[in-house]
Amino acid sequence: MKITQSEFIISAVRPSQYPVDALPEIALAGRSNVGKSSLINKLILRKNLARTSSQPGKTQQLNYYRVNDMVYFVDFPGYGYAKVSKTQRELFGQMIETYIRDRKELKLQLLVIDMRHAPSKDDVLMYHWLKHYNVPTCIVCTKADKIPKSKWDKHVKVIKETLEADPRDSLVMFSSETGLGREKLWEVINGAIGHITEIDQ
Ligand SMILES: Nc1nc2c(ncn2[C@@H]2O[C@H](COP(=O)(O)OP(=O)(O)OP(=O)(O)O)[C@@H](O)[C@H]2O)c(=O)[nH]1
Ligand SMILES: [Mg+2]
Repeated sequence: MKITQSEFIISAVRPSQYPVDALPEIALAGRSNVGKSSLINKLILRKNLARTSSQPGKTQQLNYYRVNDMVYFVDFPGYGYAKVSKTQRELFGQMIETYIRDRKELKLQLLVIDMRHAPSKDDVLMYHWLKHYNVPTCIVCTKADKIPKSKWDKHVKVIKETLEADPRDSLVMFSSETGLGREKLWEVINGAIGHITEIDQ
């Protein structure tokens, strides 16, 4: 997709604030600091549209970004940040579960995992929710630039095994540093939103 326009729309804390124009949504979940916002910026070739965090765990809203008046990226707050209180954690869980259960516009969930480590308990829980609610999911193994190529397969295997990944779910290796996986991920996204076009280089 040639990116002609991308803009921040809203930080939503409740469903009544979600956009009402029925565009398809691609949501991103993952641990705090895993690289969700960086991934959005890389996909849309903007350095800093999605706010990358200097304060992990701080954002507890769904951040909506609209691209080409065609699709929204929905950046979830990162989970697993130790300093977040139990109450906040529960509120976060409710907000996310409600979104993935009820949001008709959600066409694809990107579950973003740091390729260097096995998925956390929270990652596994999130993945199981997604399976439970039948949300089309793409596992994105990011920070690929941080491990040698010779070890990629081994790390991907651990990630698949820990999640007990459904073989029908796509998996993309990604790096927001090098752009690895960008084209492939756009293909998966375009497939999910029914858009057929060349990607922007
Ligand atoms: N080397 C490398 N660093 C990355 C990559 N993706 C993100 N980072 C770095 O990881 C840190 C966290 O990235 P963010 O994009 O802010 O992570 P996030 O998942 O949005 O974090 P929260 O919003 O706190 O949940 C930043 O310092 C990024 O520069 C990657 O693919 N490779
Ligand atoms: Mg972020």
